[in-house]
Amino acid sequence: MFETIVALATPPLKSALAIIRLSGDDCFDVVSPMFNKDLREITEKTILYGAIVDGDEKIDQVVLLAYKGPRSFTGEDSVEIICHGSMLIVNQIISLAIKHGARLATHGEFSSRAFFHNKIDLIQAESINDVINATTQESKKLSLLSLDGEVTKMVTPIRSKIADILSLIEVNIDFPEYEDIEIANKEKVLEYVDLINDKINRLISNGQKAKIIKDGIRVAIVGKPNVGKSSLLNALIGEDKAIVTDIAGTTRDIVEGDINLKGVVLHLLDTAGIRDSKDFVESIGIDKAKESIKKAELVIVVLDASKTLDAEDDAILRITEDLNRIIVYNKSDKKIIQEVNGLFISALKKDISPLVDEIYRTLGLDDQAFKTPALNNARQIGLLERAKESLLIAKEDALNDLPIDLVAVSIRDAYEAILEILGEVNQIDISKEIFARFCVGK
Ligand SMILES: Nc1nc2c(ncn2[C@@H]2O[C@H](COP(=O)(O)OP(=O)(O)OP(=O)(O)O)[C@@H](O)[C@H]2O)c(=O)[nH]1
Ligand SMILES: [Mg+2]
Repeated sequence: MFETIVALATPPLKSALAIIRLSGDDCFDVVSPMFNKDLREITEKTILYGAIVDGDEKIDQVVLLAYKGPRSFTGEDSVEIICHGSMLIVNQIISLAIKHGARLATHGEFSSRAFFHNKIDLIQAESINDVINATTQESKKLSLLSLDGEVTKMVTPIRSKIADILSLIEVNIDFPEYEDIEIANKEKVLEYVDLINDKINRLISNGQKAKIIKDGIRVAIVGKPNVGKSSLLNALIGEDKAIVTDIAGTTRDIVEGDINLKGVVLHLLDTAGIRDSKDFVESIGIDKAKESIKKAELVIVVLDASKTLDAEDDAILRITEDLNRIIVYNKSDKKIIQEVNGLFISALKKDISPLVDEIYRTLGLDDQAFKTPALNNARQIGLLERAKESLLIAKEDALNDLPIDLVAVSIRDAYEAILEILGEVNQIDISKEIFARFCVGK
């Protein structure tokens, strides 16, 4: 029995209209006594115009949408009350619903009910939040594809391929006497594992790109003092946010700015110039700069094109060596001393397009990345990685000629990880798969 839950679906602010949502097995019983029409005989989606009442007192004139389960978002009988957007009215209606047997919904409870009633899978449930939180058109489009079940369609072939090899192994173990079944040997396992991991790798790579489209990327601008980091931040965001002076050591604290680069949000961090400093405040800033290098997913190292590199530049190049970084030569409007084949910009003249193009190129986002539905959160990508690791162990076990039932242990782990992505019970019921695939009961 699913209790009826109630919640305000629109923001708790004064507005033209507000929507209060209810869902539960006895939803129509809860709402009927507080509405001037009876919902209990409703058999299909219905829109009603009427009054919310508390006994003789009229609370508000509303439009009420009644959904007969299972043809509703949650799969249960549900009601949406569109009332006037006064918080006084909203609170009265919610209190009334509670008086008549509903309880306040917890976070995400409507979606979790939809998941429980198999209206959506876990990937779709997660994408509801993504649609709501999307900050760019591009990420919203990707999330909608996921909500439509497009991502699920990419995971299910992996799930069934793993089930194929698992069931093949089990049939071989359980029914060795059958001669007309395929042999599950080392070669077969290797063939399947490679095939499945190919698919998983593609999903991981697409997922990482989609995550960038969804969450944006943290970009730290670093370099020694006075090379033009703050000028570069200002040029990128198109406003004079960071203080620029010709005094080395101007920036002390991190200055942040966001830009939308062709649909990808870059969280830019302008940092203090890194050098050996005796100044107490400056050295705190320098520590923060080093910290932000570690946290950034991309580092822009700024060098001065009009000067020869010195030990301070070298030190910064060394600490960023193994990171995802772009090196730029700023102040290209001056006489260029640096004779290298690099990226030359002038933050002062706002001539930074070579860098912008390079950032975009580094992200590896082609047109396709914006159209390809993908698993894109840490949970999903983490589980994909787990499935991949387990399959690699299975591959190694097979190569080491371990008995096939031991090889199957890691393949089962991979299967569980994939089921977990979809939010399916962590229970392996391979037997169903076996009988669906093989004709052993002859
Ligand atoms: N000619 C020229 N001058 C520039 C350019 N970019 C920055 N400058 C100048 O260089 C000086 C330092 O610029 P900032 O942007 O403050 O440098 P910074 O790297 O943030 O310096 P700190 O905060 O002290 O680490 C200022 O006088 C800027 O006007 C450029 O592209 N060309
Ligand atoms: Mg600065």
